[in-house]
Amino acid sequence: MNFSFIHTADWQIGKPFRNFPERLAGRLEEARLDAIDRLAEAAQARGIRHVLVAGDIWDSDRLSSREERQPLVRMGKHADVTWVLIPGNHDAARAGSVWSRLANLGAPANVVALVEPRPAEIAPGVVVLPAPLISRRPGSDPTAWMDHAETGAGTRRIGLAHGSVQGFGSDDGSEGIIDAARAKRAGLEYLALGDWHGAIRINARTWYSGTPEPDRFKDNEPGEALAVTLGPAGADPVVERIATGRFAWVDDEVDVATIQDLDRFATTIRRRGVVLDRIMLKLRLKGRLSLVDLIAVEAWRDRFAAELQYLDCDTRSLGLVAGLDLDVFGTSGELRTAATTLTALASAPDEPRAADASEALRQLLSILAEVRDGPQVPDAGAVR
Ligand SMILES: [Mn+2]
Repeated sequence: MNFSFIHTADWQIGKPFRNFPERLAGRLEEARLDAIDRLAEAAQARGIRHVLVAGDIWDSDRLSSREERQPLVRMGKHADVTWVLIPGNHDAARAGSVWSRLANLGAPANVVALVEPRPAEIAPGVVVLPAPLISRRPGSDPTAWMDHAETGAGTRRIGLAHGSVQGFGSDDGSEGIIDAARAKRAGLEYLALGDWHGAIRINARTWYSGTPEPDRFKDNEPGEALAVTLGPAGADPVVERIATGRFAWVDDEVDVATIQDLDRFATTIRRRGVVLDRIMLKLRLKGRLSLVDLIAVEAWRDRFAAELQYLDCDTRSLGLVAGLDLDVFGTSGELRTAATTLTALASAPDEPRAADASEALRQLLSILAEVRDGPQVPDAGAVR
């Protein structure tokens, strides 16, 4: 008989998002909690009764009681689903950790915390072999014990672990310790991994699910969960990728020659099929522009920022094309002299101060534009 479950990890409830405005940080935190509802919905839609969470349920061991309880309350809401949890490096099961207080925190009956490395039957004939972390940096492969774990004949064995696989990156840059061949070695039909925040297949029976709700600008396909079906004995599992993320975090760089390049870029963002106010965009602009276009960049940025959930637009690598018409700064006087000097610096090849000069010029221009109540440079108004 087939057995299906949802594989997820890296919720990191309570992650503070300190680098963002407070209101946005609140939304991002809320989205991570709501991901629990979306995981339950994904399970219910497929008739699945079990969700395996491969570690890092909580972000740290210094959370408020509310933050500790919130995911428990959410999981409890979905009583038809059994949630099977292990501690990861962020929420390692150290003395006094959240794991030792689950009963006091009111953990619901449908939450199963596996804090000891021993087989746990989660359904008739289906056993989870957990590799709970008891410290932030385990010194040895926490899945090693699975090779010798005794389970009854014909039992389906599913590994649940957290950490980096040998030869594959981790979220903190440390050396991988989990044997990539563990599933084969230990007779696991599937090894559900957490720690890498994106969904990735290591081999037919070993996957990272990634985080269900993206939490950083990293292009590693976050925002998913996996629906895994174990089929006939000897067959590889069938893994379905399910989109669960609310916010899409996009990190991009654009070479800008004219302002139209930015409009084209905005069009590609609009065509991603994600509502604009669910997009978090980190953008770097590069290139040399005319004076008119350089001013227009600022207006473009402000308009686009209002449509997106978040825009971090780095313009430090934007410069001016050589041979500008500097009459916007007047035909003589101190402003004109400063602009002339800055322009020369900004457009000189191999000038180490070129970027600073461009930025200074850009700021000078935007101040000028503000003083004049909007850019009065010829054609600037026509640039949309
Ligand atoms: Mn981790």
